[in-house]
Amino acid sequence: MIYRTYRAPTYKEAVLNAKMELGNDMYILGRKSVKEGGVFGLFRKNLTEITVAKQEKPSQGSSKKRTVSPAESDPTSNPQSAMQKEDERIERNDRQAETEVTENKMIMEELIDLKRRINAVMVGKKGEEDIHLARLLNVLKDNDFSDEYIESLKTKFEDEISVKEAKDPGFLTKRLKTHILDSIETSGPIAPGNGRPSVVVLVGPTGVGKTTTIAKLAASYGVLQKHKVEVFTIDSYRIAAVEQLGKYTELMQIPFTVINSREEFKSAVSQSKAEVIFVDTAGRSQKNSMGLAELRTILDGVKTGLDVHLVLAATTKWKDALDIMTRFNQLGYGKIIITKLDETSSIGSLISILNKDKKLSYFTMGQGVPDDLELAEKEKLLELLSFEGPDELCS
Ligand SMILES: Nc1nc2c(ncn2[C@@H]2O[C@H](COP(=O)(O)OP(=O)(O)OP(=O)(O)O)[C@@H](O)[C@H]2O)c(=O)[nH]1
Ligand SMILES: [Mg+2]
Repeated sequence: MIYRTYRAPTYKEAVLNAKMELGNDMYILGRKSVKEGGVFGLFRKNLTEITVAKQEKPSQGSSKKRTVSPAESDPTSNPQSAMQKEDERIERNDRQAETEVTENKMIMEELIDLKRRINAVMVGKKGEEDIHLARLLNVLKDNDFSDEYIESLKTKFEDEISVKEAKDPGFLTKRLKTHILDSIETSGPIAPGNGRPSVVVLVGPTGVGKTTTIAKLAASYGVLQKHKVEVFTIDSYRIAAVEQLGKYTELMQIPFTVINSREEFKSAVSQSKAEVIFVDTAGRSQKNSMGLAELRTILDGVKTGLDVHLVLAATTKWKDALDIMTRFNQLGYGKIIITKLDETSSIGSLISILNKDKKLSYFTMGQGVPDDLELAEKEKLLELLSFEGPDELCS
């Protein structure tokens, strides 16, 4: 392709100049007005400049068809009028090209404007979404949920919740509640054995309320529900602990047995005619693996019907609770009793580590025997959470 520019006082003259040099088969790519000559900007002439292109001659033997202009096809015709027609055609094309360029420019400008407006709207929504989610995460922090729990919930919500939903704080709170309920399982009440006793064993760290809860359960099943109940203790080293439970069972007129070994446990269970045997154990630090292994040896004396509950105080920090849950696993507990719910206002710590594998069985919320004992219900945990953030984030 050959490209040239031509300048002349008028457009027609510039085209004529181009044609004289390149012939008729050339294309006008553009035209513009320019100023030329003069001194210090004075007396400058207005000229029209055109840019033209011409296809270089195809090589010999090319099969490509060549467009033949009327002037070329009829050499006898008047060359002057042929040139005039060609001029008009070029001018027409030129005008059409100019209109197309203007239209394209307008469309482009409209698109850019639209994009800018969409971006502005999106940025606005994202901002709002972030604010509501950030508030919800703050609420979790205030309720003592673990950092890991908060982070995973943030990722989940960002993945699953639409921008529209995220703008609705009520929806977010509801979704959080559903998420919590879905991550917890409850076991329902202890089922008394039929023919063979259910052996309910409470294990857990020191001072969490195992003995008190045994007394509450024994009173509930033995006195209130009139089931045939017995109480054992594998806490024989501490006289005070034996006396504590001895007094409760005496008052309730429930048989009470102190267990010192695996064999004693095995034979006491096999001889029992009770529907439920409640077994108290000495509190053990989760760090005391010897103590845990020793208790396990005793419990292993009874192969079937064991229903082991881990007792956790609601006041336990989530890292400790996680450690306790992991270490006590060797005792084969399948259920969890949460005690001292009356002593905390930040249950998030425990909720952070609960899962469906270990079912919640009972809650206790005071020292009263047997009144301060409740069958575990997930909704109760939600009631204990505060969904009110600093900016009224509630459903
Ligand atoms: N506020 C409150 N106190 C409780 C609750 N349950 C038990 N307690 C109290 O917690 C303290 C320890 O209770 P225990 O039943 O002796 O605890 P434990 O787990 O048997 O303790 P060890 O045998 O030493 O491991 C006692 O003062 C109980 O009255 C509860 O739900 N709320
Ligand atoms: Mg005790």
